[in-house]
Amino acid sequence: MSQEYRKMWEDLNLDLDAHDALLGVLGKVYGDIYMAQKERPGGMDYFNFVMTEIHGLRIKELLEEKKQGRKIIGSYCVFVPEELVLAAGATLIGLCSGADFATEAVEQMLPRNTCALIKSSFGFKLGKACPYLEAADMVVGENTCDGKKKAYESLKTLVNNLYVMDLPQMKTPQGRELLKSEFLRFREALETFTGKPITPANLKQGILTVNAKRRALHRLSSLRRANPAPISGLDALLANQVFFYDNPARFTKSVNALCDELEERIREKKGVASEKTPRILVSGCPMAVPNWKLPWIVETSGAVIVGEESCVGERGTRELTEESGNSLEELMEALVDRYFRIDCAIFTPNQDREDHIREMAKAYKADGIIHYGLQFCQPYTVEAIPLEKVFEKEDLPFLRVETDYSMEDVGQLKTRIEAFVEQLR
Ligand code: BJ8
Repeated sequence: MSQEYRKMWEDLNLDLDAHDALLGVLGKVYGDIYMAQKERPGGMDYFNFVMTEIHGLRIKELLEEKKQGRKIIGSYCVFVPEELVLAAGATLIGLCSGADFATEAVEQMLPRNTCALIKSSFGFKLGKACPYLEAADMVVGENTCDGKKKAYESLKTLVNNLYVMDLPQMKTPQGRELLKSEFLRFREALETFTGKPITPANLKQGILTVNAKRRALHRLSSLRRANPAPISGLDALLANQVFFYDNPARFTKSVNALCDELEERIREKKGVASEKTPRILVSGCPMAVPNWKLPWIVETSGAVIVGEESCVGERGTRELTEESGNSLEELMEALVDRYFRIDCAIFTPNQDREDHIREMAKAYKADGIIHYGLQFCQPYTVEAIPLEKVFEKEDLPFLRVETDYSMEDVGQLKTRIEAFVEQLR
């Protein structure tokens, strides 16, 4: 890494030794998991580049934006509307939370039996290892699961400007009203914070920009319906992960370029695995960078992943925001409609999610579903049990996995997944 970056990280008050260690591990894991794959599309070179520059070039760009007066907003959830952030002349960055870090310090603030995702968000702050978090001018939390809701009370003591958004738990008219009032409150907070009024024109532009990113990912998803699969689940997951922190226009262009190449592959019947390879739909908790454990195990166990029913995947991006409105009110209503359709397991009841898993399994011709639950995540692990029963009745093989970010259970998981894949052949 160049001296310029070291100076940048120092200025962001990172713990340079801890950060060096983190980048070392990240580079090794990425090399072992990603670069070892065969038949990768050339378009993944861009994403390799993004990963090598994950704490370098992109941070430099964000700091340049800050110099120009643009605010950086960090978020932990797909309920935070990027459209509003862009309309207010700011940039939204997903704060990844995909690796264990500073665990001892974290467990002084949170119970041990907290999900790995929440612990990770604290670990990166306490260990001073995330330049995105340190570059953020405002961090937005949300009242989703109980773990996050209560953890934000403690996170408030660690970050300078934490804004917490309340969220509904039921898809009722009252639930929609709550979401709408929270989006209006967030709009006002952004306007005050950035000093830039949100107008119909800039909100419409924000909607068009974010929809374009989502459309590019829709295109990528639809190409994964092909058999043989033109791209691995690991690579598709990486594109979904990069969605959260890349420059929106560049991301859209890069995913579309990758899709052009995949179309060509499909014409040539070229794939990353043979046509007989069992096809898996992964469903459940989000997988943030650098959480590649489960897809890596699945794809080194003789299967290929063809879809992710996850917030880092189709749950997060499948819905577009209606673009036709012209007044601020119409565009705000469109935003509320769009976000109210997200079928996160914090909602009760949550029939939409079951329907969506079924729809995806059919569309991507999945032979089986692996439900990925993070240990101690109540919403997803509880929801997984009835889902398993429903899909077993429908003769769709379903494997329920509960894990965390450690590598201790890799052997055990691999044995279970290999047996599951064998059953699908
Ligand atoms: S919209 S899935 S990104 S809340 S894994 S922290 S649920 S205990 S991440 Fe999520 Fe928004 Fe929902 Fe999506 Fe809690 Fe479970 Fe941990 Fe979780």
